[in-house]
Amino acid sequence: MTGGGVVRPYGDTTGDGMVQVSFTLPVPHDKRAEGAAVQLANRMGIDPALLVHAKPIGDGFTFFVVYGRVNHLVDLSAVRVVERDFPLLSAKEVNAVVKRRLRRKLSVVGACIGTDAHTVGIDAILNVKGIAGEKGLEYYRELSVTNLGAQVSVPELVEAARVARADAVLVSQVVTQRDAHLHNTREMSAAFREALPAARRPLLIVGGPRFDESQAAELGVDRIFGRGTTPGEVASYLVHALITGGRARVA
Ligand code: B12
Repeated sequence: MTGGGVVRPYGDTTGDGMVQVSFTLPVPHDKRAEGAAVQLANRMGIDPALLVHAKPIGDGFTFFVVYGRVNHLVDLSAVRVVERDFPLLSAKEVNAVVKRRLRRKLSVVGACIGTDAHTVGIDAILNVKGIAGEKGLEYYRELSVTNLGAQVSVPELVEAARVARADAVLVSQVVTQRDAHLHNTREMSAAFREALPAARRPLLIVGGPRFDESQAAELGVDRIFGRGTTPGEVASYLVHALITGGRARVA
């Protein structure tokens, strides 16, 4: 890192600008395909570009890894990220706040919507077994968790949230092909807006490894959680957003 918080990638020596990228081209593997990969890398600003790996993958496709130098700089002072703006609570603290302030269980409904069958992420957040040494939300005595599992349609989710009187709806989207995660999230948030008046609408949370956490408002949800989220962060956020935060939604 240089003064002023400006950095360049590191490969062999500090600030040498070396990066590695991988991609697939829809061409059979031959010399011309390798030249095409180098040309693409050059156009991406990688110069010189060294082809370090090329492998045919199926009929008419080749996978490449290219290593080379970029001249771009990153100004760390201009980086914008969504910082955690709520305190991290232990399970005991979460239970205590819910019990004292809500005086009933906080109801959470979770699902993978659309055609998405990747349940490992939502299970990590909801199931007792949890992730990264933390127990999931089912472990919290004062939370009532309904996990609907995979491939749940938006109308099914809205109905289940209504039946469970959900305070929060937690949706997982892992597949991003053709922006499915964005379309499904917009469809889900629109359906809740249509089905329920603002005062009765649950907190809407989506999560998955390829979301941009700054897109919450644009997608019509209250919060987005990305890679490496732990159940404790989610439970703490629920307490903050629904009970203790500036804009408490539950009396
Ligand atoms: C396991 C797996 C599967 C399993 C899923 C089993 C299951 N029950 O979940 C099976 C084999 C079924 C599968 C199928 C497919 N898969 Co798959 N799969 C994976 C794999 C290897 C791991 C995903 C995983 O479990 N991660 C571990 C969990 C813990 O991490 P996570 O999901 O990111 O969750 C964390 C956070 O994101 C966050 N989080 C996630 N959701 C939520 C929700 C909320 C509310 C909150 C708060 C937080 C949160 O918290 C979690 C814990 O930290 C990934 C590749 C990879 N290495 O990631 C591919 C991957 C996701 N699969 C992929 C694909 C393409 C498919 C298929 C389409 C393949 C095919 N052609 O059939 C099918 C689709 C099936 C379907 N209908 O959805 C692609 C997706 C590419 C893309 N751009 O969309 C990936 C990235 C592989 C790849 N590199 O191509 N897959």
